[in-house]
This record gives sequence, C-alpha cells and structure tokens, in this order.
Amino acid sequence: MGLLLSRLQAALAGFYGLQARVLLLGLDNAGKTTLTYRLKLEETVSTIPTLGFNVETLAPVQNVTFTLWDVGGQDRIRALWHHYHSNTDGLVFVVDSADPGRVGEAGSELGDLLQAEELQGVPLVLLANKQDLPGARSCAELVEELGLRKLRGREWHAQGCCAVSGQGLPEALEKLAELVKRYRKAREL
Ligand code: G3D
Ligand code: MG
Repeated sequence: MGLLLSRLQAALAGFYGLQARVLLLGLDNAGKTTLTYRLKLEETVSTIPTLGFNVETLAPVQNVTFTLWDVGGQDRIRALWHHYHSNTDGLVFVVDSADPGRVGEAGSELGDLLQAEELQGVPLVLLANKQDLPGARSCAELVEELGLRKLRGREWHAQGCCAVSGQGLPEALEKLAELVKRYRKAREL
C-alpha cells in the first residue's frame, strides 16, 4: 500500500509538481521567521520570537512547492524539534553569521539534528544569514567551523544570505529544489 501510494504520488508530482516538506531550523534569533516572511511576502515584517511554529507554503520553485515549517529555536522548544522530523524532504539550517559566540551551540544543535533516525539522507541547505552585518563570518568559514565537509550520506549546500533584503535566498531555494528532487527520486527507486 505504501509503495502504491508513493508511486501514485510520484505520478501526480509529474503533472502537478512536487510537494516538499522542508524543516527550517536554527537557534533563536538566527533569522528563520524573517526569512519565512521574506520568501512568502517578498517584504520584511517585524517578528516576535516564535512560540510554536509558523507553517508557510511558498510559490513553486522548479516545479517544487515547499511547505516550510519554521520550528521555534528557543531552548525549551528545541526539545520538541524531533516531533517534526518524519516525512521531511529537506532541511534548512539557519545560522546567524554575525554571532560567532553561538556558532558552537548552533553546530551542536545541527549535529544532533543530523543524527536523527528519520532525517538520515535528507538533504541540507545551510544558510549563513546576516551577511549584511559587519564582521559576519563568511559562508566558507561557517562550512569549516560546522564541519560540513565531514558529512556523509547526504547532499548539502551552503549559501550566504541576508533574510532582511532577500539577497541569496533565490539561489538557496533553487539549490534546495534540486536537492529535494534528487532525494525524492532516489527514494522512489
Ligand atoms: P528567529 O525566527 O530565527 O528566532 P527572527 O529569528 O527572524 O525573529 O530574527 C531575529 C532578529 O534578527 C530580528 O531582529 C531580525 O530582524 C534580525 N535579522 C534576521 N535576518 C537578518 C539579516 O539577514 N540581517 C540583519 N541585519 N538582521 C536580520 P529584531 O531586531 O527584530 O529582533
Ligand atoms: Mg522565529
């Protein structure tokens, strides 16, 4: 039954485009909510620290419709992340590049996330956010610090961006669409 359903889903995706579920994660203050609204509304709105989560469906990119789950990043909410893991097609992990003091903490959260059973093989896009701020770590520096090159068993891509202006986001979404398509295709085989 599961196989039949996934074949049907694949056939429908051919006609209507792929529906992808993407988890948007990162420490509090990284810029997740700003990013979600930037992508959704093409304008910047003021944010309040996310208490639960925001769910937004974006306009299709390369025929992939993303449903973004912006799961709050505050300590007590982070413990709940695992409830959102199943049926995830892509991970977007947002880092505040201008807050070097928290890169280690971000790295350990990311490490835990990538260990999760249900997320094995799920592609990852790292967003080095807040590139507009003075002293922001470059995308390449964050890739090194977070040890992404050591990742095995999943595809990943890193992109510098500014959630406020939207700089870097279209490229990140294009890449995410590409990775998600490949991942889904591989799972259908
Ligand atoms: P979160 O949802 O990950 O917790 P938010 O983070 O989206 O609420 O953003 C936290 C703060 O960072 C917000 O500032 C927001 O405007 C700011 N921010 C997000 N992305 C960027 C960016 O790319 N550049 C700059 N300069 N600031 C950014 P406030 O002041 O509202 O708390
Ligand atoms: Mg938020």
